Amino acid sequence: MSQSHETLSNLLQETRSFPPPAELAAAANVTAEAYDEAAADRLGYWAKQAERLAWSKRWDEVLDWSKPPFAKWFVGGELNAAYNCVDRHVEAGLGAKIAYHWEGEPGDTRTITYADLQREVNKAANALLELGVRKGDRVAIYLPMIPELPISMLACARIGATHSVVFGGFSSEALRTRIDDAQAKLVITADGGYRRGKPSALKPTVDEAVAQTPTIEHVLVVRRTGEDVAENERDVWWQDIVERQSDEHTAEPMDAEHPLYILYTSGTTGKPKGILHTTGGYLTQCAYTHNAVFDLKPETDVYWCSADIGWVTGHSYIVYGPLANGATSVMYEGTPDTPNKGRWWDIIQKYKVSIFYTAPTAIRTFMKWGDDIPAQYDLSSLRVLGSVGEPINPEAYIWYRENIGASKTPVVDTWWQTETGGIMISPLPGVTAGKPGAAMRPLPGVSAEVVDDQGQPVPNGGGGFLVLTEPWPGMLRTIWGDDERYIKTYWSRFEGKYFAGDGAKKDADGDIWLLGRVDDVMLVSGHNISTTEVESALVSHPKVAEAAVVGATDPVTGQAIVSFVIPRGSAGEEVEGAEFLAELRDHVSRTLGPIAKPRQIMMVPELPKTRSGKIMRRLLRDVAENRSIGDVSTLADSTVMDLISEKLPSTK
Ligand code: 6R9
Repeated sequence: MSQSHETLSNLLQETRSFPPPAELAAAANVTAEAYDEAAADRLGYWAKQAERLAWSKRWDEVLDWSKPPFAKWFVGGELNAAYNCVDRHVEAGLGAKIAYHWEGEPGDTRTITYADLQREVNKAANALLELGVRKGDRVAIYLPMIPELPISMLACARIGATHSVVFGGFSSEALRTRIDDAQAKLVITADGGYRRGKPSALKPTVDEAVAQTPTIEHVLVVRRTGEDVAENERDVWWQDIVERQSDEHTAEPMDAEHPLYILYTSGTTGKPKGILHTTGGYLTQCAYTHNAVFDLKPETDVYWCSADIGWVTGHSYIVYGPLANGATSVMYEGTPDTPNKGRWWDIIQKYKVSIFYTAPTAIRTFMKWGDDIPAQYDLSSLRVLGSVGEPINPEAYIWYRENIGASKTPVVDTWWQTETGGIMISPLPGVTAGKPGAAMRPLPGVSAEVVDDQGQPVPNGGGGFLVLTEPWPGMLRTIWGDDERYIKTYWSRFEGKYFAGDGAKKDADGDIWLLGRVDDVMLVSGHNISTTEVESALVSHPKVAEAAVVGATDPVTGQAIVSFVIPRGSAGEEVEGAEFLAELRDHVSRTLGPIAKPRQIMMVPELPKTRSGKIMRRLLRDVAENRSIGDVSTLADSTVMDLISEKLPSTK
């Protein structure tokens, strides 16, 4: 966003709001008093949250912020993350409790109790030691969504090795650069996993990457699909080395600031950033937020987060948060449409899932597939629904609440980032009257603001930049190997404040609405317009399932709004016609005002998305401005741009 245009226009008016169900509110883990308590003594409040964990040595100081922006939390404290996620539950008599109901895509299942998990993690930890991995070493993990993935992460945590999980959909080049940047010693992978009904190989990608990485000593390979793979000298089969290990291992306490993991986030440009998370503060934030935001009752809830563990959401809300809280989770290997489009709802029915956490992109896909699919399943076990990854359009929120949540479950729209480690802004399901499309308020303990380009808080009703004004326990500690870039990227735009890179507005009540990345904001005839609001207006049309908008250079208005739209399954043929496109443009104009009327709307079969379902608008900008398409290496499906380009010549 250019510096001279200080605020985002606030166009979308949304007045619906849903108070929490009385029953949920009456028994909620967190009540409204928590906001006051945290405001009165923020560090004391976080110290109280840290008591959720078992510390081998208590901290001396909650926060050392003497060298900002380099934070140390729970200074002097010691703990082991794997012990906290596994052993202590077994010691508390919960060994027989199910940690994961794992469901493979072909329909095979594994039930893993906390006692099973302890044995498996111990064996894996012993195998890592045999392979020469030591405290402080880095281990790359490139696995499908199988139990060996959390087991590998916890085995690393147990011995103090720092893991770097690389999403299984990434190319060998992406894997190689991440291995090299972290100087990893070992890669853990599998022959492959199941996706869309067939085996999808991983090992050849690793072979290609590892051929050029000087630091890798061994490749540890899980047999999952049983397909033939090339074997190299440094390969070791998981089934050989891990299975024969002792299932006992004593977890070593780590310093609270010991590096737990690195997770690479691509950002919009440049080399991927290795976001570094450490142990005590990160685990505290995961455990606290998972308990508070989902109102988790570990004795009775069955929790399912549908994310991939290769995304931060999987790290914090499939592995560290739920396990630290002793929850029972579902973990699913494959795609939502295998063997049919009801697979997820079938899983919810089968395991009686009570808390479900997914992304707006998935919700919009289900809207496109039609209401009749979830209607065939018994989803009555659900009591809290969550959303993460992008702003949730009000219509998608309503669809989710009505069709999945029986028009009664709260929907928590959770804003956070790889960099924040855990949820930062979100409704509390027993406290907040949720508004469709709003992340609402910072959680107790979290300090956020919306500021103008001078760093001044905007008044209610205004729009600007989202910043975090105080350090928080789960914050990134730096960009791996690049302190300068850490300072420049996050702490230089506004003095003393963390710049999140997102646009946001405060409504008349002071509640926060996220408006998309500031790099995506459009400047039309001198007005800054958020992509999110125009997309939400498009999605509010009954025939639209998904929409992406970008600003394309325009001789008259500076930038003009160009939209890409996917129709709903039930929309029929007329969506192709000029008349319908005109109707849609008018619909946006009526909803947001004439300034937001798209210059052009193109009907497309798919949109380009990242692994976490975020629309890659930069690629659509290339299309809108008739350029050749830029780097597609972080797309979840690299064929999508071809699909879109094939579709377009007729509409230009
Ligand atoms: C957890 C995660 C971070 C970016 C973030 C923002 C967008 C995430 C959101 C949301 C609006 C929400 N984002 N949750 N925007 N409402 N509830 O997604 O991490 O992959 O690092 O992405 O995602 O733009 O800055 P990450």
